Amino acid sequence: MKTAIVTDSTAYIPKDIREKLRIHMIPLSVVFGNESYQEEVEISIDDFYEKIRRSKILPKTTQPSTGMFTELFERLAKDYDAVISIHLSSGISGTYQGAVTAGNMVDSIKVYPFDSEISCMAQGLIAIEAAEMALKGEEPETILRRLEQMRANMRAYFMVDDLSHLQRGGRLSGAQALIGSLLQVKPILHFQNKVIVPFEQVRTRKKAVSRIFELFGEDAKTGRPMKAVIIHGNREEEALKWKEELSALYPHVEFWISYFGPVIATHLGEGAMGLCWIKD
Ligand code: MYR
Repeated sequence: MKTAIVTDSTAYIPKDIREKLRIHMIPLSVVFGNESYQEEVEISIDDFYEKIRRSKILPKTTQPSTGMFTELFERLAKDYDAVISIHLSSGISGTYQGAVTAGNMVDSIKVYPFDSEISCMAQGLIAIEAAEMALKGEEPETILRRLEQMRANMRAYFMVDDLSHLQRGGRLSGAQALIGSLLQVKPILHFQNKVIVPFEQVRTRKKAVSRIFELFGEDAKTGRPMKAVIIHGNREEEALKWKEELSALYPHVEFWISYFGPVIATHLGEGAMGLCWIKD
């Protein structure tokens, strides 16, 4: 059984890894007025920040069209028997639903849409594992069982510099009543039931960082080898500092650094930082 792995651009998997593991990527877009750019294809993260600084228009984001999905699935049907299509949380984007709709429209290949219930490199870790298993010839059902296990054990906490981006894009759930008070503090955010909710409120960015490190430490102190990803919104220096500090404390953990790309940065703003890991 040959299974193709598809994920969307918000996993921000570097191109060389995508090529090596044969991960097919479907892009979401950022839209400045009438101009739409597919992220990772037509606009890089550096171009995005450059454009943000020059543009008077605030960007919006859009999911891939159903047509893009059907075209990709039909193309994959020529070389594969099945597709596992892994997407950002259905609670924050219609992308997963797009894969479901397209999968039902295409007869030439069996499509298994998978809702990662997260995004960014947390979703990337899931797609990478799926691709490694697919390359070994594992059956789609076996791969999906492992992905469900990873999803259940995924931990991701993040913080933003300015909550107004999340508020404007309507991606901060259950917090409308709290917005006023949240703007005064640095909330730590996480996903619960597919949507973004405040996890805890702390006074300063420094305290938010120590609390995220503490949460990570609770799972990392077991000494079991694990992978963790530090994700930054144009704060590479800070990400490198996190890596240095955390690697000294947890030498058994393999730390990767990733970034919030254009689509996610539109909703989080510059300066966001996050840490994700799989507790298994
Ligand atoms: C769309 O237009 O369909 C895309 C909407 C994307 C919303 C992104 C909201 C922020 C997600 C933060 C993920 C952090 C993961 C560690």
